[in-house]
Amino acid sequence: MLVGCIDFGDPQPNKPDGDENVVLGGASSGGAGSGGASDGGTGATAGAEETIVTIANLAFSPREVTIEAGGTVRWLMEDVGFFHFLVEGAPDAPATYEPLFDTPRLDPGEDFTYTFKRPGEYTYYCSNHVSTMSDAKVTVE
Ligand SMILES: [Cu+2]
Repeated sequence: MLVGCIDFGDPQPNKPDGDENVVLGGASSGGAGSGGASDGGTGATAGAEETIVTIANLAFSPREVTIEAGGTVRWLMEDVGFFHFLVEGAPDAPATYEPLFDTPRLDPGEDFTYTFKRPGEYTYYCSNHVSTMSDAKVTVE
């Protein structure tokens, strides 16, 4: 970490009052220009990280991942001969629980991404293979 030399700007030199020609903060605030935030394109956004979880042999690999808040997990479905549904939460969650994600059917070659905005521990499972695919977790720091 760089320490020091943080220059918050000199205190404004005290000008005499009555100077009415003060320019108020350059009115041309055309700052936020092309902010096309959510195009799924080439995504070279600084700080955006993507963590890969592969689904094969009725298992998630790695089964647990840790990411930073704002990071994205991409599940790559490579389990030939099966299909899966990824659901956040636990299989025994109450029916009123609303999972963060509940995917459509994922077939081999497909993928699914989810961006975790808030820190926490998020378990998830496959609702089609609850007995074997129910103890995976994403930890968001
Ligand atoms: Cu499954």
